[in-house]
Amino acid sequence: MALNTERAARVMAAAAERGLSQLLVTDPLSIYYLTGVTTEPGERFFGLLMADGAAPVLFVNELFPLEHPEGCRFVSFTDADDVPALLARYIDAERVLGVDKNMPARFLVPLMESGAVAQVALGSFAVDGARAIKDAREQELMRRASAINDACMAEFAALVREGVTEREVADQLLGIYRAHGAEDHSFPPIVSFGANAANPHHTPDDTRLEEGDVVLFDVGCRLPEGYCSDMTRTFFWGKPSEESVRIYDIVRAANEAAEALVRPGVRFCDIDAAARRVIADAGYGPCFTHRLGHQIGLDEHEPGDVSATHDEPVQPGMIFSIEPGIYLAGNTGVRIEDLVLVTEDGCEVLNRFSHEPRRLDR
Ligand SMILES: [Mn+2]
Repeated sequence: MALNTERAARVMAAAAERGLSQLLVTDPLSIYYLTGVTTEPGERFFGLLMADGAAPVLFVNELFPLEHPEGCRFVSFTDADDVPALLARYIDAERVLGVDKNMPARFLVPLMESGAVAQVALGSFAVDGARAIKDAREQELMRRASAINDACMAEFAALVREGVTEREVADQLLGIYRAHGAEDHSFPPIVSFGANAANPHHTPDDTRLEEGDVVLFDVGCRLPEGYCSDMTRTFFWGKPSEESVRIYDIVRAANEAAEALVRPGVRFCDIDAAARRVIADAGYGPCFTHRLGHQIGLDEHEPGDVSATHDEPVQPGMIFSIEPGIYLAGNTGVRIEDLVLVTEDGCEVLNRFSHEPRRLDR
């Protein structure tokens, strides 16, 4: 384990552009990104203090036996130690401290009250911006995570049988992911039958499969190295309603129109608009109730939405979802989601699982 000096330099350069010269990174995934070590600290403090001209300092409760990453100073403490007082010894009180957006208030507020820092500002944009551009190694891991998701989706579809419940299907997914080399789900899986598919965030329950239902899987896995996949496919069980078939074709066209547009320089909001236009032109605009997508990497959702309000251009190395949907409350719903990697002249769709409509009962 060692500090990734190239990534650390990118982070500090991005911070400097906005006048920040010290950052306290507390997101465990960001610490992993920078140092290769991670832990789930629970309610204990875990942080990496980065400052111009000094080796970063990793603060770890001694309950978590972590390897000392090369290139970092290492400060361990116990449950009896005063964390703000400890941090105060390393923070330059004269300079603004950039802090993570997720830094727990139980650490931040006492730190501010201790006088150890004159001023704080949000600093996570610097690490988030670096994490958004995946390097070659990360791209390879993201391809692998999505290849596993593609292979597993075929097995998930085969679990769907007459009379099965959503929960019975959902409970079997983790074992299949692990058999394919993944470590865990990247988020709680969504398995929705029939009208439940009209809720984009439905939690699998005891609903039994019925003739004519749509069957929606929104699923992803996490590799042992930490990278995530995320894909949605909607299938049919038995003869689908005309409206389910109609909205399937519209959502598929919206997905494919957006994916065809992705290349460096195109704005996130324009990609969102391309999908939204297809759905609105077909008369279902109000039934597409969420943003088109989100960035993804070590975390299942990373900052930088594919949405109407994000007008930055996409850049090579970014990976995000394209996931249009149409939701008809009490009736049916369809979503089709892929991950795309922005390349120098277009994009690589990381999911190869077909968009063709498919009945699972034959
Ligand atoms: Mn997603």
